[in-house]
Amino acid sequence: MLRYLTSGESHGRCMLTIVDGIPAGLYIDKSIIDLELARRMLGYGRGLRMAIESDKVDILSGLRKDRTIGSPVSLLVKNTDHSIDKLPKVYEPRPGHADLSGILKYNLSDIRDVLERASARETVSRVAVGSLCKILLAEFGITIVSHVVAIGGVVSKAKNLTFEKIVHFSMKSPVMCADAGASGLMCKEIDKAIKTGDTLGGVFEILIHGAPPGLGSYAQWDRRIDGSLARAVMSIQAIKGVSFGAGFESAALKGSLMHDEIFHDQKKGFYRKSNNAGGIEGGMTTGEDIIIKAAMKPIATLKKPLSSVDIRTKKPVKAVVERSDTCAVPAAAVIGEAVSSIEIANSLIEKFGGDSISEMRRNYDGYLAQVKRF
Ligand code: EPS
Repeated sequence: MLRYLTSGESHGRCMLTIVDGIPAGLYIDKSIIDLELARRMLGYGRGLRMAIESDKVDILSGLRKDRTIGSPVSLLVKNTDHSIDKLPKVYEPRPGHADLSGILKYNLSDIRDVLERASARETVSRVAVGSLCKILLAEFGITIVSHVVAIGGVVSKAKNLTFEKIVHFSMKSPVMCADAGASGLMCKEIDKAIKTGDTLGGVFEILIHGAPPGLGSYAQWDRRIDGSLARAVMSIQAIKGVSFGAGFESAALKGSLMHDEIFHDQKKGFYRKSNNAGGIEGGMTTGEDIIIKAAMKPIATLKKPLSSVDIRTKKPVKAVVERSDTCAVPAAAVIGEAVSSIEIANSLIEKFGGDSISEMRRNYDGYLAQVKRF
């Protein structure tokens, strides 16, 4: 079983993570983790903090000569902006943020104690773990990409793109959108929001290619892989909706149009010509691409703040204005890839025995042969 715990405040010393359950014998190229951390920092509409940080991982334990040995792996990313003890107290909660519920829950008097941990800075840790898992998944030919499909009401027209095209086109876009026209309009919307002191949300899509059929299970509710993927993606800060394949649109489709008919070919085995299921049926992977969409709300820190109440006087005030991002949808897409990688890696370890890569490989190859022979 793969587990991890993250620790660290946004302006504290560091983000620290311990990952337990990575199989022994996996070669870890640290530059792959650093590359993913760098991708998370990008995107048009991010605030000044990203110009201060240059996130790089330090692997403190769990490796010998760059190989995992079955021990827990600890990952450290330092915060350049380590200013937590100098920052002012906060008394004006932001609507949409953890501020108000956080002080009520923990009986705190300074909202900074809440916002420092509630901050999306925490996702540095999740991307670091997700990168380790991506390295593991690559061993089994499983790859994960993402792209932005909407920002501030501007929707990408790019449809049914191959993996290669998504990567190719979205890499050229400052907002990770594969439709160049929409990408330009999204940037314009972000410029407008910056001018008016507002913020923007959007939608991103994650595609997972190469997962074998049968990850997850229908046998128990908490083993359904769509459930664990949805939880992982929904737990990213500011995510308000997650769907698979045709998602909410499937509610309006007739069964005859929704379900992906089954075909068989000597070479390919069982396959489908459509993928409305988003690669998951009965809580298990089908072997088709897994397609996840997530909706991110606009960031809760507004330069033109909303009405709030001072937690000391209970008098009306404007919410606190902190340095923040205007739009972080591209970063959220990278984080979505990371948390999805963790869930797929966990189910792979569960199914194929996760003590060592060689054990997993043996079981994986045997299972694929069994599916092929079926
Ligand atoms: C965040 C506010 C901003 C973002 C931060 C999330 O930080 P700061 O208050 O330091 O300007 O930059 O995101 C990150 C630091 C990051 O690494 O993604 C918030 O309030 O959630």
